[in-house]
Amino acid sequence: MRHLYTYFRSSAAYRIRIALQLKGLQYEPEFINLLQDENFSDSYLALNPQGAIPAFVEHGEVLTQSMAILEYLEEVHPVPPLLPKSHLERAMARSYAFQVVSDIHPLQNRRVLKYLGDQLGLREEERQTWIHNWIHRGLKSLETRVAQTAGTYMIGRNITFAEICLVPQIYSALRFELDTSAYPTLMAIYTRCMNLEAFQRAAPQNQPDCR
Ligand SMILES: N[C@@H](CCC(=O)N[C@@H](CS)C(=O)NCC(=O)O)C(=O)O
Repeated sequence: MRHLYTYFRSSAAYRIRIALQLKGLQYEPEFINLLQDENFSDSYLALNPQGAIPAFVEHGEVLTQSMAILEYLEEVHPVPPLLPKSHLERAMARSYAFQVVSDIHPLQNRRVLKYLGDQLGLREEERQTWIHNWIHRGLKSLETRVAQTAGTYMIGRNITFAEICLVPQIYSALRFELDTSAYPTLMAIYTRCMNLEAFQRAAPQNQPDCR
C-alpha cells in the first residue's frame, strides 16, 4: 500500500493528492497537523528530516519533495500521462510548475511566515502584505506566460504538472484573500480544473483532516 503524509492545507501535499487522483492510484493518507507541529515529531523527522510535508511511501521506500514525487509517479505509473509528449512542451509544463513550486510557494510557507512573525516581529497585516506581494508578482508573470500557450489548460488541451501546481497555489491565494481579477487566464483554468472530479476529491475541504 502507498502512504501519503499529508495536511489538508498543504499546497505541496495537495499537488500529490491531485496526481494520485488523476492517475487513479489508491493510497492511505497519514495526517500530519502542521499547526500542532506534528511535522517536527521524532517519528515524522525519521521519515523526512526536513520536517516538511509531503512524504510519500511506496514499497516501503520514502520519497520527499513534491516535484520528485510527481516525476516518480509519472515514470512508474505513466497512464494517464501528466506531461505532454513533445520535449518542448514537457519543458514548458515543468517551467510553469517550477515557477509556482520554487519561486512563489516557498515565500508563503508556514516556517517563513512564522520566522517573519516570531523572529523579525512582523505584525499579521505586515505578513499579509508580504504574502500578497510575492503571490501577485508570481501570478502576474505566470498569467502573461500562460496566456500565450493556453488552450483548455495551461498548455493546449491536457492537464499536466502545470495545473497540478497552479491549483493549490490559487487555493492559497484565495485563502489569503488575494484579488485574482488580474489573472483571468489562470482563474479560468483553475475553475475548469475544479469542475473535475479528481481535483474535487483532492481539494483541502474534502480531506478527512479538514475540520
Ligand atoms: N519544496 C517542498 C516544500 C515542502 C513544504 O515546505 N511543505 C510545507 C507545507 S505546503 C510544510 O511542510 N511546511 C511546514 C513548515 O513550514 O514548517 C515540496 O515541494 O515538497
